[in-house]
Amino acid sequence: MDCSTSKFERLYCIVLLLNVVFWGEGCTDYNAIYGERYIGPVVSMVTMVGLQQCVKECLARPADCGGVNYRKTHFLCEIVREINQTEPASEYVRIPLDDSECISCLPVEKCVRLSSNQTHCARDDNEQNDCTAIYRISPSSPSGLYQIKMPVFGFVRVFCEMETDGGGWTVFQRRMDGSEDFYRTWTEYKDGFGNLTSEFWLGNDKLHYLLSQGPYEFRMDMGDFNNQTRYVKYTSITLGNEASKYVISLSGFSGNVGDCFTSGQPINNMKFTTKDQDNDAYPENCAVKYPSGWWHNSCHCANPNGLYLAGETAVYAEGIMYKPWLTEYYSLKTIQLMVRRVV
Ligand SMILES: [Ca+2]
Repeated sequence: MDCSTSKFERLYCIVLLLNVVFWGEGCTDYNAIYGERYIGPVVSMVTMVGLQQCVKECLARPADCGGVNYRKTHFLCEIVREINQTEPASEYVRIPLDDSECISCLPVEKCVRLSSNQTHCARDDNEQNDCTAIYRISPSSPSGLYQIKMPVFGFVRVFCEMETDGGGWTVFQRRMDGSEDFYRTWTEYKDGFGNLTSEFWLGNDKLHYLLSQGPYEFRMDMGDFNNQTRYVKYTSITLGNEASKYVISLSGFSGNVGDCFTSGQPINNMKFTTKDQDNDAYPENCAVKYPSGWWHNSCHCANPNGLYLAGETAVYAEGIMYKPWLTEYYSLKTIQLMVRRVV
């Protein structure tokens, strides 16, 4: 289209360009076939809409719509019930949308196909509220820093792990080189500290509000100084607010090393303890006895926020230890804790 003509045509051009932008960002997962249209029958026509809106119109009426013909030069959307027969049509693009999995999507949502080839109904407000949402919109997104929009906090920068175990993980803790001090106060653990690209604690408040958005699963990855790795995973994690002392709940263990969070000295149902606030089940303050801040019981079988003692140590349980793997006398090289929205 020539964009240098009348006012109206220029407006159309802008609409078209916007549609191209939005389409390119959010809807590339649809299988669009250019230069063809479905013969029909066309059950409904919608005029002056973009391609993305055309798809939404279809998804909003799954009983009547198996796919759409979109005539880009006329911003014309044809809702088509039967998509068995097609014909060449140079100005059209046709998109099959007869995926029964998409029927459950609300009109305000878009149906996104994941790398696993499953479909998912994603919010379409450009306000991704965790790394899972970012991944579902763009499964090819690399691991790194992203901005998400969370309750209470608004826009927050987080590190998204997009490769491990299918991606879509929002990371809330990492140890990797001992560069950060984790022997911190209640307020510091509440607010978070460190550097998102190296060692950090996201913050108990942020973690609470992140997890308050829906059901989440939890994963912890560990590495030693011999390049061995282990992980544990829990199908459910919840975290109370500050008034509850950030009481944590975990269930549904799996992994390639023994459970440490729901058995032994479980953190399940424990409150958070720091050097200046003792909420553990031990006569002394576990966070002082084993310098850290954690959901101590009396005290722990894993200490992800312990001292960075770098490998074998004679010091009992003060390092970044994971008892079922390398006992209390080994401080891990790397550890990373993260959560992913389940549905
Ligand atoms: Ca105590």
